[in-house]
Amino acid sequence: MKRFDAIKRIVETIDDEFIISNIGFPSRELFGIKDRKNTFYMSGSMGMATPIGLGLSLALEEKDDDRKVIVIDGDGSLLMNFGELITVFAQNPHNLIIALIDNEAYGSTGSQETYASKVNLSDIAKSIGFKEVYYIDARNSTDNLNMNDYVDKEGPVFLHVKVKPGNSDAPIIDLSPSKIKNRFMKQI
Ligand SMILES: Cc1ncc(C[n+]2csc(CCOP(=O)(O)OP(=O)(O)O)c2C)c(N)n1
Repeated sequence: MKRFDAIKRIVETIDDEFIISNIGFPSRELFGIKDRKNTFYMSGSMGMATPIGLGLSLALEEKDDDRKVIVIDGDGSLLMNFGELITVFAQNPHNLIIALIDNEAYGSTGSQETYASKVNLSDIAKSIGFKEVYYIDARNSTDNLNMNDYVDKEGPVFLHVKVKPGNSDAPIIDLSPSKIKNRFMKQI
């Protein structure tokens, strides 16, 4: 299975959680599967979806708002801003789930190989100190991916989903960045 299948499964098995999605095809695929007002399609830089998710998680915690934040991130983006995992661990947000869709590639720009084929990203999360670390091999099936198994865990949760590389025929997101931001903020 590819990134598209994993994202579809994530969307099918969640409720009204906030989603922050990674730049490029992950956001486009998510938009094509189901556009939701409580999704923030991050269209800036690699390595910024998780920091944005962390900021939102901390802000919700401060308001005693118990809604959850799911970040759909990519291996290339995580590797580009690796310090984000350490910051998340240190800040310890209880409501944050990082769903790392690992296709061992910079999928959105032509599937050039990343070093995720050489290092195990969930082992790294464990070594940082994350307590809730899960690895799902979804290369042949996404049946074992169900967000209900993770959303009620005491975060931060690091969910590592291995998929095959490849993009689907996903639409362009026909919403302006300010529209995406404003409608998302209204949900908060
Ligand atoms: C700092 C930065 N460098 C390069 C790009 C161009 N770019 C956009 S998406 C992408 C690949 C992202 O790969 P990954 O995070 O693994 O996600 P995937 O597309 O494989 O799901 C690249 C290189 C960017 N947006 N930001």
